[in-house]
Formats: sequence, structure tokens, C-alpha cells
Amino acid sequence: MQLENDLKSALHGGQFTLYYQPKIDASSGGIIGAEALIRWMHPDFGVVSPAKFIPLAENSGVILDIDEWVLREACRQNKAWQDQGLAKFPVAVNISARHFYQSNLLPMITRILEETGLAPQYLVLEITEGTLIRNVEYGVRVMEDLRKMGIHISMDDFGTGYSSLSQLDRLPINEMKLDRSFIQGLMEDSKKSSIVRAVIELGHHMDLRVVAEGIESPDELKYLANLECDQFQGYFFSRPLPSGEFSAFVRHWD
Ligand code: G
Ligand code: G
Ligand code: NA
Ligand code: MN
Repeated sequence: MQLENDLKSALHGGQFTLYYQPKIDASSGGIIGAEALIRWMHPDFGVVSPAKFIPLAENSGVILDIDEWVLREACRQNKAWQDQGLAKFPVAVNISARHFYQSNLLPMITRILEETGLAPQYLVLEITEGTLIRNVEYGVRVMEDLRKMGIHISMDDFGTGYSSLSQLDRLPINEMKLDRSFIQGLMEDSKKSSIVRAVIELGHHMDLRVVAEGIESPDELKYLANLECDQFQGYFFSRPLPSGEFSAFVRHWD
């Protein structure tokens, strides 16, 4: 398949780039983080969404090289922002399930942090519930090792995967991200709003911060703030931006 073949040369050809989307703190209203999101600038097809090419990359195994590139680039960029005097915040990187089970994951992250000079507390790894299906015991150990290094772990797309609630208390995570499917139409749907309310309460009981993603309107924001959601992300604040636009956005916030 055309795209799948092109993926292999895209990394070496410098066709990938990272966009950044701000995470907003509910209590201060300040920017307290960024999620790095990959974009593929395809020479013939223009911008290709990761929703299209990440599954292909996972099938072919190229995902391992892509994840490594994303990690290095996000850490390098965050350190560069810090060196430029931008307020310090963690950058969150999406790690594929497949990579989580590679024995070189920890050494690789250690090396990237050393190479880029970024302190570990400025890196967050976002994993999905599905990551743990394969082997919970092993997954939990990896998460514990990452935590010992000072890296935070976020459970992405919470509520859409298969992880059972009975396992949640075993997971050494710092953050839950409520999937945006729960946020859209939240106020008109009493089932959705009960789920969201319950998840926020659950997260707080477990000393986790709860992040709502996909916030698109002031009404959604107000509703989630009332439910004491801790952090917000979504088009209402900003779409994912190229690095230069993102740092300008941060400077002009407040
Ligand atoms: O940015 P966008 O909404 O188009 O992303 C679509 C999907 O691709 C999301 O599920 C997102 O988590 C995933 N994704 C975006 N960037 C990366 C990345 O750098 N690595 C991995 N593994 N997935 C990513
Ligand atoms: O799976 P994951 O949560 O990593 O996906 C994040 C994706 O969601 C990003 O690719 C980003 O482009 C997209 N996204 C971020 N904010 C919004 C939003 O407010 N609305 C919609 N529809 N998508 C969003
Ligand atoms: Na994510
Ligand atoms: Mn998500």
C-alpha cells in the first residue's frame, strides 16, 4: 500500500513534525502543559492525520522508530523552550501499546533525556487502557519504573478501552484523561454527564488529576469546571499548533 511504503522514507525524509496543544489548569487558568501530536507532511497528499497512519505504522513496526523520534523531538523542543525563558511545563507524548512492551523503552527514554538535557519531571507519557490488556503485571512494572525516574503517566481516552475498574487502583498513574466522546454533548445527555461526574469523583478519590479533552465551547468548560475537573484541553482554547505558534500562544496567554 502506498502510504505504508511511504512511511518508511518519511522519517528519514524529515516529513514528520510535531504540533502542540495546550493544557489549561482549572484553578489558575494558566497553561500547565502541552500535548505533542504528530503530523505527516506528505509530499503528494499534504497533511496526513495520525489517525490514518499510526495504525499502519503499528502494523509494519515502523511505530517504534516514530515513537522514538516523537519522544526525542518533544523533549528537545521542551528544553529549547525552557532555555528561551518560556514558563516551564511538562510535555505529554503518546506512546503506542506496542512500544510499551519493548525491553529497551526505559533505556531509550533515559538516553533521550540525557541527550536533550530535559529533566524527567517535564515529560508525561500518555498511554491508553488497551496498553495493559497484553500483560498487566508487566505493564504495571514498567509504569512503576517510569515513575521512579520522575516521569508522569497519563491514562488517555479514559472510558473507551477495556480496562476494568477493578484494576485501576493498581495502576501507578498520575492522571486520567476523559475521552472527548464523553465531553461532546455532555450537557444535553444526562447519561454522559453522570458518567463524567462519576469518573471525576473516582479520579479524585484515587488522588489522580482528571483532564477533560475535546472542550469546544464555553458552556462545556463551565460545566466541567463546576464538576471540579482539574485540567482542560480542546479547540476552545487552541487547536494543536506548530512549535513556533505554540510558544507565541504561551507568551500571549494570561
Ligand atoms: O492529533 P489527532 O487528533 O489527529 O490524533 C489522532 C490520533 O493519533 C489520536 O488518537 C492520537 O492519540 C494519535 N497520535 C497523535 N500523535 C501521536 C504520536 O506522536 N504517537 C502516537 N503513537 N499516536 C499519536
Ligand atoms: O487520542 P488522543 O486523546 O491522543 O487524541 C487527541 C486528538 O484530539 C488530537 O489529535 C487533537 O487534534 C484532537 N483534539 C484536540 N482537541 C479537540 C477538540 O476540542 N475537538 C476535537 N474534535 N478534537 C480535538
Ligand atoms: Na493523547
Ligand atoms: Mn485522548
